[in-house]
Amino acid sequence: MKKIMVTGALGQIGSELITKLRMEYGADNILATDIRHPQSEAADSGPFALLDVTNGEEMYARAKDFGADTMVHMAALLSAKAEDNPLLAWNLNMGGLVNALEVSRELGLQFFTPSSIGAFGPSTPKINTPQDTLQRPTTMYGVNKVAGELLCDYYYEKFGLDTRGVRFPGLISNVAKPGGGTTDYAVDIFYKALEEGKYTSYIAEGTYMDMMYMPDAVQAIVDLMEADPAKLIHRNAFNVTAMSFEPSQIATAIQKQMPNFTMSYDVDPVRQAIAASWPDAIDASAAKAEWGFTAKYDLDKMTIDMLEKLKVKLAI
Ligand code: AKB
Repeated sequence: MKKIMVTGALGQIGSELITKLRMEYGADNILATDIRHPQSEAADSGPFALLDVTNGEEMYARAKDFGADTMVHMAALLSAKAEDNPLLAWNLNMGGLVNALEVSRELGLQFFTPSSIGAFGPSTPKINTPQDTLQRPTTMYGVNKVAGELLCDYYYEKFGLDTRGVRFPGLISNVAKPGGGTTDYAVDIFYKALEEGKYTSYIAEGTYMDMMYMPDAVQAIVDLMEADPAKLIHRNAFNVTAMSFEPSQIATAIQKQMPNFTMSYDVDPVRQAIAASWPDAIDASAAKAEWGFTAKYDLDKMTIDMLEKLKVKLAI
């Protein structure tokens, strides 16, 4: 039976991952940790501990006391926030990752951390972006992600640590809102559609990015962690994606369910520049071949589910 410690457990991914892991492995076997402790299902449905991931000693003590055999390291600053405060991003994203890798090495834990489409840059092939390709990101977040991918490979090669990871696209969820990402518009749009019937996009029309619905993302984490190591050629930073769209396409998908919904544009130059530097559509064939990655939700199916769930959550 696995004993999994999750950092950043109350963030956008963590909030749904904790629920999924507690269903799969038992509530008492999943330790949720975060730097804050608001009331939430993830915090209240099983063991929880406060943890600042930049404090390696505290992280070690939490993992050892819990008897963890697996570390899922999610705590990180997202792309737009990282551009606002690059040094904070470096310290948190790299400092937290090094601590999590060191604790895992010392205690012999299996290890997962996500990379991102942010690990690519303007010189990366934009369409059908290969698994192995040019990575020269122009954002601090991207620099952190490329360094993180390489560091995870290094810990596997050098110390034999069982590191695994995916490059997530923008993730869309009805549980916790993302904070400070470039792809957040694809979540905000659903809230505004239901609350106000309209949305102003900060991403320009025609800007394509890969996306995935959160149930597919958390399933991908479980599937990769459970995958036969003998079949993994890449281990870390697998491209995964479920759909690629630009703002007017998600607006059209919402209009199919809410014909009066309207969208306008007020482009934010910072987040637009980040989005424009990322691929339009990545190739996930290595993840499919090496550990059977699949995604159940396309844009229309996700839109129907998001609107249904958010109507209940927002009592609309
Ligand atoms: C962001 O927009 O920063 C994240 C990501 C794609 O990594 N959602």
